Amino acid sequence: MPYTDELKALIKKVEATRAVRVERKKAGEEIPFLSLEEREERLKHHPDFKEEGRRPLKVGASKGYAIAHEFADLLEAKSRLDPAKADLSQVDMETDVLVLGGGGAGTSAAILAAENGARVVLATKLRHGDANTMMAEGGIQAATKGEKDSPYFHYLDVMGGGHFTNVPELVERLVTDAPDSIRWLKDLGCNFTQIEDGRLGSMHGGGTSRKRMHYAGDITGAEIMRTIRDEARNNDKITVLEFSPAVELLLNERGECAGAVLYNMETEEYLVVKARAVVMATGGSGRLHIQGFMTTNHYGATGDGVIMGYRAGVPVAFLHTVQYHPTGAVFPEQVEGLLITEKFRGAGANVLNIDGDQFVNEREPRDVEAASFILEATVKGKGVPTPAGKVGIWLDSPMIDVLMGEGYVKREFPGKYILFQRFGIDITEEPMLVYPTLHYQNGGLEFKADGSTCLPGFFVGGEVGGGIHGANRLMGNSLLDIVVFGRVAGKTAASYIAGAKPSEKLSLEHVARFHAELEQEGVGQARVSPMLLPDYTPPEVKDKQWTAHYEGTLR
Ligand code: MEZ
Repeated sequence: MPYTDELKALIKKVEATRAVRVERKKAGEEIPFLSLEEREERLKHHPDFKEEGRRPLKVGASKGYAIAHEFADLLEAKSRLDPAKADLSQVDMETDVLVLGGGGAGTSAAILAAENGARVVLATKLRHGDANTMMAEGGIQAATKGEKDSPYFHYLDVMGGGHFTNVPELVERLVTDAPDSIRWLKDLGCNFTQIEDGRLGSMHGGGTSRKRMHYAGDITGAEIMRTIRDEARNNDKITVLEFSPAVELLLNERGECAGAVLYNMETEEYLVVKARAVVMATGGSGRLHIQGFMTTNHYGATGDGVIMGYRAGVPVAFLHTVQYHPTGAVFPEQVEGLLITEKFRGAGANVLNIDGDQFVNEREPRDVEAASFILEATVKGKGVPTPAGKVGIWLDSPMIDVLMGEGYVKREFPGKYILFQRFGIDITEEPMLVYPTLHYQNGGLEFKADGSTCLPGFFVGGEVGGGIHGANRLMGNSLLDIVVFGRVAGKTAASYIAGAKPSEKLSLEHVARFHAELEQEGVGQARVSPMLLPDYTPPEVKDKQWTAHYEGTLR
């Protein structure tokens, strides 16, 4: 749907201020960044700061820790399996390393585990590559340039972005392994955008002190996923099971992790997979739609790995913070929530209110930027109303061509240019309407810099883990995180199995114990998790599903 006449009239106000804004930008006169004190004040408008949005957990290793209700509902829920009924004596499959999740972290882990001698089974909920990795657009950070940048500056940026709450050892690992991760991807054939002299293109992102964002047009995640998926699929030590999400971890007689129960989404059978080590890489949870926000995340992003790990005794960390990407599409309605990459702002696009005025620098860290949008659009009433009754902020994409030369937007943002063209909107001529959208799970399962956890035999990589990014992640550090910590987890799991004793007996006793704790606390009896898929069935349709008995989202 093209812009309505009302919105076209409002676009005139954006056009009216553009020439002055472009001149200011060319002269280096940016709207000033907020001071640390001002940022703290601004963050009071961030959804994380709504006390009524969260509650303390009543069960498990992080009992007492307050997190979003939507996540707490799943952590305080019963298993899809009845431990008394599951027959674990019949093992359907046996492997060295079982990787759960087929996104960037899981696939990187599988490649490294295989490279280090392990036989690998990679089980994934949907198709291999249906993951948030695929949806990440704007870039991957790494201090690859010999001059003006180093992992030291990258470290300071990551810590600053996370409000200095990050786990320092994890950040150190992230930034020091970054240049080698880029080399690894390039060697595997990843086509990063290069400038004329052959070096990698690099840009700023919100909160970066140096230009170190490398990218492949505006489809960086898809290009990384294409590269590593090809690599994994051509490795005969790696077996991939699609449409087979894990629903529970299995422990052995010594309490070590020794496999998982998978669910075949086609036949509805459960499959017992015995493994000498398990890597959890199931990604994030945008589909929980915390506080009713729209999301950039893929259809299967329902936080399953956190649920399974927690039931097996691994604490959660930083799960009280959630990232709302400032620029999710809010018009046309068909693409609501879709990521409009931060690279637009990195390339110079201003963000504007209904009067066409700037109200915040476009490159504040994401949480500050998102909170500023919410303040401007709701509290100050300066948002742009959409025909669907929502509210948005203008992202002035046409000014990029004025700044960088005609053809820049079409060349550097082909994905978005083509998509909006389908709706009759030319983003080189008309700005986009955006609003914060649920993008990233800052927290997750607690883990160490070598990918290990407090549960022997259980390793973590990617968005399912918490601590690297502290209370706020900067752009381009999630694609980096999945490659760095996916590889680390795969390698550590492969070396762990060399010294691991065989498992005699598989068990779900930890689940039975968790159920008993739920009962004792009187919570979660009517809920089942992991969710596996979000449920968008409207109540009136559910009312007519007479014979269907819903447990979670599946019959
Ligand atoms: O790291 C991200 O979240 C990312 C690259 C997103 C984007 O804006 O493109």
